[in-house]
Amino acid sequence: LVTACGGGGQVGGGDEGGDQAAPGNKKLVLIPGTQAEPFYISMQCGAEAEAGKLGYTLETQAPQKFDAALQTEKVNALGSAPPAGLLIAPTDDQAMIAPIQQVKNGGTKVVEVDTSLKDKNVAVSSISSDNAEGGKLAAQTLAKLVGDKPGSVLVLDTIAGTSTTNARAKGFEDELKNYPNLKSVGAQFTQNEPDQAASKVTAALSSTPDLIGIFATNLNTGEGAATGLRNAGKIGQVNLVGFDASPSEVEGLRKGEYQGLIAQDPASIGQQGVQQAVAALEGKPVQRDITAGLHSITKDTMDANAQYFYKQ
Ligand code: T6T
Repeated sequence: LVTACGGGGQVGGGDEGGDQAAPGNKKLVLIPGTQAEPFYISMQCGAEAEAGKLGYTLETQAPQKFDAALQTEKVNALGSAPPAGLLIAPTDDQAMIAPIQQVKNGGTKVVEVDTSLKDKNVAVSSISSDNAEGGKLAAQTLAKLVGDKPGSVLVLDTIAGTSTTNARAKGFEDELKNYPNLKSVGAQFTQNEPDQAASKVTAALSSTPDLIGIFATNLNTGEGAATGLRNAGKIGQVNLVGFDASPSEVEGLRKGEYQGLIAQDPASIGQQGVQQAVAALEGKPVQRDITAGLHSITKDTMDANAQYFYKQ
């Protein structure tokens, strides 16, 4: 697997033994939530570019699926040659504490990128979107699209324990209370599987005839929601607001499958993650929590927001 980043970044993916013996203690490893996914690829590109600028190498070791057990294997595999710094997007806010703590105990500086652990003492820094705010922004975007029309709204979350999407769902539902014409039918977990998201939408369409909107808390839930709506011939009749801005979501927005997207800035999350890891390694001041930007994009504003679209 070769990175999509271009411009002389490190080769990532972790399968081709690209372990460039870094001089001294200048090796950083990025463990994202899953492989070959536009959000994490964009993050990786931002991280690689920054590592190069600061004189470090960055290698990506991506689990095959968004799954805490598979991510734990990647973390444990660092054991024999621990990097100076680890950037990680923990896929479970509890289950990943122990394995990451073990890497930290070996002297590696840990930085959380995107998702985070419940235990705030493991990482030296966390870089993330304000996900509760993102959920709120999604509710405001949906409310604006719907206007005064009354109706029910479905929220598609990923997995319990995913700090980001859980916060988005909560932020969305809290904000929805300010729009009395919109009633939440609750948040549903989909295990981050598009097929499950599609079935939840199919079920909601039959049990809730006044379904007027869906908030999909990430890329996979959005993809599944669009499939569910397409299968039922309901594209455009039920407003779909998604999170992220992958090439397929952007295409969906252009085609009218989505009415709104909340784009994150994954490249900046990766870039700042490297900066904080390097600061910690070089004894410079470290910022414990950093918030990256979010952007609400609709069809009429998409051309002006093209800089926020993710890489594939
Ligand atoms: O939405 C992103 C990320 O922020 C989240 O933590 C998990 O899902 C994505 O990677 C998109 O699939």
